[in-house]
Amino acid sequence: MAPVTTQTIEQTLSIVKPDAVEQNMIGNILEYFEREGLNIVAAKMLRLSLDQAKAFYAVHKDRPFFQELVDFMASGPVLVMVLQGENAIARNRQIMGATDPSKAESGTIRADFATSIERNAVHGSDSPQTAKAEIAFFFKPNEICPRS
Ligand code: IDP
Ligand code: MG
Repeated sequence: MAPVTTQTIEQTLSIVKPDAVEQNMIGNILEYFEREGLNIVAAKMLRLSLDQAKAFYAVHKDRPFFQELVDFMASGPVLVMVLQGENAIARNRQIMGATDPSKAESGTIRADFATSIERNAVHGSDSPQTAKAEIAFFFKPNEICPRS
């Protein structure tokens, strides 16, 4: 019998972080998603307040880098997006590369654009549960334009 391959269309949250926005790398970074077949189905630019940054990264509140991370994320504008595609959550993480750019595979966004483990250019949801919660953190359902 032929193997069954399951392909799930997913949505995931992506953020171009303040370091990459400041360096005018938005266009370069979005190209990585689009050339891999992830569709941008929602996008907005905003500047996070300290409280929003804290709430978004609440899962890391007990980590030693939490306050620095919050300050960094609120330090300038970010581009928040919903990406859609087959296995979008895991594929986005592959396209991003490892958190620490010195460990990121070549050709990944973080290998190419990150400057440190903190200033690492992009955020991406890490599971279906976090993707759902993170998308809802930034977008109302009618702000998302899914492709069929
Ligand atoms: P991820 O972004 O690859 O999912 P997480 O472990 O969820 O990585 O960490 C969230 C963010 O916190 C990272 O993207 C990075 O900006 C920052 N961060 C993670 N580890 C460190 C660290 O050891 N020092 C400083 N910042 C860190
Ligand atoms: Mg994470």
